[in-house]
Amino acid sequence: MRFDILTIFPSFFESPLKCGVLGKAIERGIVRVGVHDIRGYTSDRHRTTDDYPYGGGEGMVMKVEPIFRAVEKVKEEVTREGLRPWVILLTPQGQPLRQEKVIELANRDHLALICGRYEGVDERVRELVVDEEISIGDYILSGGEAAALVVVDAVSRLVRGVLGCGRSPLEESFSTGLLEYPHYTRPRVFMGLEVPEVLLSGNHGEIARWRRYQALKRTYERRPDLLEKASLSEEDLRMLEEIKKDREDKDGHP
Ligand code: 9D3
Repeated sequence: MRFDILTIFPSFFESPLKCGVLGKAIERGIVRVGVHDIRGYTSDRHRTTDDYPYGGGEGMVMKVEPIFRAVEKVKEEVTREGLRPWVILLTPQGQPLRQEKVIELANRDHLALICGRYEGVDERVRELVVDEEISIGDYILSGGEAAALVVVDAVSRLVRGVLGCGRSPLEESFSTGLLEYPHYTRPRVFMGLEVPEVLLSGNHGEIARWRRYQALKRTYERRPDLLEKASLSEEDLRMLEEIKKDREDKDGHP
């Protein structure tokens, strides 16, 4: 998998790409990330990447020419390698990034990620070079850089060989559709707080049932919206009834 990030802040990406499984994957060449300074594609004396908005108004707009040239360069390189370029603009107006979208992106061999700053990019960038626009959620960032990192991280985890061989990305909570159960490790007691007895019992059936119950309880309490889509067994539904009844008993109302 190859990513190319286009940004006016290339140094933003220096340390995050060295860390953890992603850092290892890049070191091993399973994932490749090129970071390109948009300023390097300007042609004026002041190396200008932004300008005042036509029609007036607040803030600045990123100019089309440097971004266009940077994307052309990346597409040329990528095509020469036999990969199919796919160009994404990170913007608050894009499709929200969810795990489904992450899976879709992981099926490509290349992603170019354009990071906007200021009020946004000249609309002609969209018309001329962008295949798809993505947002990472309904909150305001100061630019697309943090969002690009999120895309690289989430997509890379799905690339074969990035996670250790023991771990399958498909077994994780956003694929089962539930939040995870609580985890514990040593010591058995800390500040008077004990690890639940069942986890020490060695009874694997009991442990699996306890974990499923906890996952359902957490999801019910924190993200009931996820329960709508989760595929639940008869046993899950029985557990949910028990969880709801427990809540009513404690709250004193249905
Ligand atoms: C506060 C300014 N906004 C209204 C005038 C517009 C605006 C422009 C540019 C708001 C944020 C940004 C910068 N954000 C991104 O480039 C961005 C983003 C985000 O803010 N939230 C979620 N996903 C993304 S992807 C790129």
